Amino acid sequence: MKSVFSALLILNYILGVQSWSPTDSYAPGPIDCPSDKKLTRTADGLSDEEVTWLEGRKTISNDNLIAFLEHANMTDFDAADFVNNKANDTIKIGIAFSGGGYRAMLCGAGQLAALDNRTTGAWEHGLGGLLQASTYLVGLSGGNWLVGTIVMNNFTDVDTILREGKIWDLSHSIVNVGGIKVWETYDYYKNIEDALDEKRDAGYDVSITDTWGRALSYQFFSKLNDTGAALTWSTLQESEPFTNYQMPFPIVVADGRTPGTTIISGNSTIFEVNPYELGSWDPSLYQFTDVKYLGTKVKDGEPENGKCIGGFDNAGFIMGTSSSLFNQFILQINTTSLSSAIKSILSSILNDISNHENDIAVYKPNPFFDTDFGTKSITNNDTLFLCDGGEDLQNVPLAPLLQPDRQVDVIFSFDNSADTDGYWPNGASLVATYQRQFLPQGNGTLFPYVPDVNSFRNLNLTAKPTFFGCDAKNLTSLLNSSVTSSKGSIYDTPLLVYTANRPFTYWSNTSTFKMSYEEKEKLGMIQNGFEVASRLNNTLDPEWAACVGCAIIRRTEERNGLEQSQQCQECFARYCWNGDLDNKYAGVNFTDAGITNGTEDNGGRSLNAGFSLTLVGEQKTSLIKLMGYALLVTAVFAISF
Ligand SMILES: *[C@@H]1O[C@H](CO)[C@@H](O)[C@H](O)[C@H]1NC(C)=O
Ligand SMILES: *[C@@H]1O[C@H](CO)[C@@H](O)[C@H](O)[C@H]1NC(C)=O
Ligand SMILES: *[C@@H]1O[C@H](CO)[C@@H](O)[C@H](O)[C@H]1NC(C)=O
Ligand SMILES: *[C@@H]1O[C@H](CO)[C@@H](O)[C@H](O)[C@H]1NC(C)=O
Ligand SMILES: *[C@@H]1O[C@H](CO)[C@@H](O)[C@H](O)[C@H]1NC(C)=O
Ligand SMILES: *[C@@H]1O[C@H](CO)[C@@H](O)[C@H](O)[C@H]1NC(C)=O
Ligand SMILES: *[C@@H]1O[C@H](CO)[C@@H](O)[C@H](O)[C@H]1NC(C)=O
Ligand SMILES: *[C@@H]1O[C@H](CO)[C@@H](O)[C@H](O)[C@H]1NC(C)=O
Ligand SMILES: *[C@@H]1O[C@H](CO)[C@@H](O)[C@H](O)[C@H]1NC(C)=O
Ligand SMILES: *[C@@H]1O[C@H](CO)[C@@H](O)[C@H](O)[C@H]1NC(C)=O
Ligand SMILES: *[C@@H]1O[C@H](CO)[C@@H](O)[C@H](O)[C@H]1NC(C)=O
Ligand SMILES: CC(=O)N[C@H]1CO[C@H](CO)[C@@H](O)[C@@H]1O
Repeated sequence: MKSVFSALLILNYILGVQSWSPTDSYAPGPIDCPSDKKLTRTADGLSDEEVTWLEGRKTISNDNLIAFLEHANMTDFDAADFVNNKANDTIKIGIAFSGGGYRAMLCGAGQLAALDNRTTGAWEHGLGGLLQASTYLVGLSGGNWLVGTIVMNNFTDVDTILREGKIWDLSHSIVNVGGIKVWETYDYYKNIEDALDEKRDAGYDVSITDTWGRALSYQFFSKLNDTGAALTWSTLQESEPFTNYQMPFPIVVADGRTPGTTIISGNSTIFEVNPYELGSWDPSLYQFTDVKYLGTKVKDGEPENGKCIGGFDNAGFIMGTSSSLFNQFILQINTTSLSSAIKSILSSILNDISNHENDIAVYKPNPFFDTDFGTKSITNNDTLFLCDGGEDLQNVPLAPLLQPDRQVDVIFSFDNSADTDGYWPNGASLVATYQRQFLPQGNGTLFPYVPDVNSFRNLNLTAKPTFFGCDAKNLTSLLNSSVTSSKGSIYDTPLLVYTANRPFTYWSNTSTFKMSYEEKEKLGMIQNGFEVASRLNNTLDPEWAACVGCAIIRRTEERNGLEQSQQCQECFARYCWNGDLDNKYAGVNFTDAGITNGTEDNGGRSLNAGFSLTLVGEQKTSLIKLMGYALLVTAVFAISF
């Protein structure tokens, strides 16, 4: 085993791919420490790397923004003059995708496609070019499966993924990838087990999130021969579309949680993982660590004996951390009726993992061990515990975009949550984020006023895109009600464009725990997502692109004391929440035509409620076929052992 490793290491040096795992496998391994030694820093500003990177991105995003705004047919508006002369520094656009399993990933894929100029039709009848004009791209859980898949695959695009058909093969559930081809499922688990063994042999604890992360990688990194076993998150730093500033700055959101505790938005520690760092802006940590050196044993950020580790930040592991709620799937496989050989290999995987709570990802050694800032429960422990970013109810990952240091002008947020009985969003995530600013953990971030969840539905705020914080002046009162004084000005509080999942051409309210999608279901979800983001391909409002432009330029106008054009005033009258409430009862949502009416229709779809793994029809059928394959399987196993 050792000799194989060193042979691979040498090969690695020859090929010059040191940024992937140093062992060229799932196991972390030694790498050189950075020259300035300390791996942590306080969260009192952006990292130098991010600042430098933003300078480069600006040169690309500004030109793309001008092109987008010119195409948007805004009246009385000179895009080039505005962007070059009025927006002193640069207009920063953030995009955020919520969690919600594959539903969130697929709805989000369509929504992202509508903003991506590489998508066929996005320029003509979508918001094509907005992605190219953006600065930040944030994902959480299912939304992060989307963001992670796109950015880690060299910033591929949704059209290409669908055309090539390799990534996002969801025709079989992640626990039974081979379907009736049991030997494929067996190989799959065998490979996962081998990867876990490699990490364990290298001296690291392995948690259920390792299994989950490796399993996800089969769907997301299926173009790589090792399905991403050696692919690290920090690979992004050297990935061409990142160093060329072709992609926005990607950020993953997860929560901190120690076993045995519950978290709410008020006391969660929100973690972000960006291409350079992992950490939190919240007072309970207020630190970042260099993501590339995760796995290094540190004391107050200093590597012990000057030795550093790389390869711990496996891309699938980071993506699995953000969605660790779904660890349950792997655990419950044992209760399903898969073949006993598959079960036995699974049991050996599951019995060997460390016995922490199942929805928690174990980062051991703790990169923040014995540091000065933050709560002792985080910094005194040899392990850092992270969990699904949505567990604190903030299912739309806005925190990274609300940091005054980032100076985001406008956030396009896509909420594909399942808040209501019918699995539609109702703004609950925004309410949680709104309330957090008044608590110590808010730490001076500001967030616009939003109504209660009943009003969200009764006022049709989930039925079409809604703008929040349209007048920055109206946010002044927030400055005084915050427990900590804000670092930024009201103009650094982004305007929020909120777009909720809703049906146009497809019933996109599938269960969060639906684990397999047939091709036509997958395409239906994605197409509907495109239509959600584009207001049904610009047919519901031919001025939609112009109104989006009005939202983008708003903060710059306000900072410069510029009046809105007549067109923008009309747009704002259509799309801004004006402060009304209607919270007497929870109204119901969504007809076929995508409007709000009296019934919570599910379009005849049978919904798979609840958080339990039940065998879906496809698996039941394959079970019967499975038996027929028993003989063959026995033969395959005889060969494998
Ligand atoms: C702007 O107007 C032109 C001409 O009417 C039209 O071809 C184009 O599609 C419009 N752009 C958008 C984004 O609606
Ligand atoms: C532009 O930004 C710089 C640095 O942030 C500042 O010094 C300058 O006053 C700003 N100019 C305008 C016109 O706002
Ligand atoms: C909207 O545009 C997308 C992308 O071009 C296309 O796939 C879809 O069919 C269009 N929807 C309708 C209702 O025309
Ligand atoms: C988007 O693509 C069109 C052609 O399809 C091009 O004219 C336009 O400049 C592109 N816009 C951006 C922002 O890249
Ligand atoms: C990204 O592109 C580089 C260079 O072409 C290639 O080596 C690498 O395998 C690609 N990564 C993925 C995830 O496809
Ligand atoms: C992946 O495997 C295929 C087939 O075995 C091989 O042709 C290809 O060169 C491999 N790619 C890499 C990057 O190793
Ligand atoms: C967070 O708050 C909830 C509700 O008040 C409480 O039950 C929980 O123990 C708190 N968690 C932590 C980690 O403080
Ligand atoms: C799975 O089931 C087997 C036998 O039924 C049992 O021995 C094993 O402990 C179970 N594993 C888990 C993780 O529940
Ligand atoms: C670390 O946290 C875990 C879970 O709360 C706890 O069981 C363990 O005792 C802690 N270790 C230390 C050294 O505090
Ligand atoms: C919400 O939409 C429905 C259907 O279009 C409409 O009847 C109702 O008046 C709208 N409610 C509000 C408050 O705009
Ligand atoms: C902002 O405040 C003004 C004056 O109180 C009010 O007329 C306006 O409707 C408010 N705007 C929003 C978006 O709430
Ligand atoms: C703006 C603000 O209140 N920032 C605070 C965030 O938390 C850290 C750590 O507690 C403080 O040092 C900052 O002043």
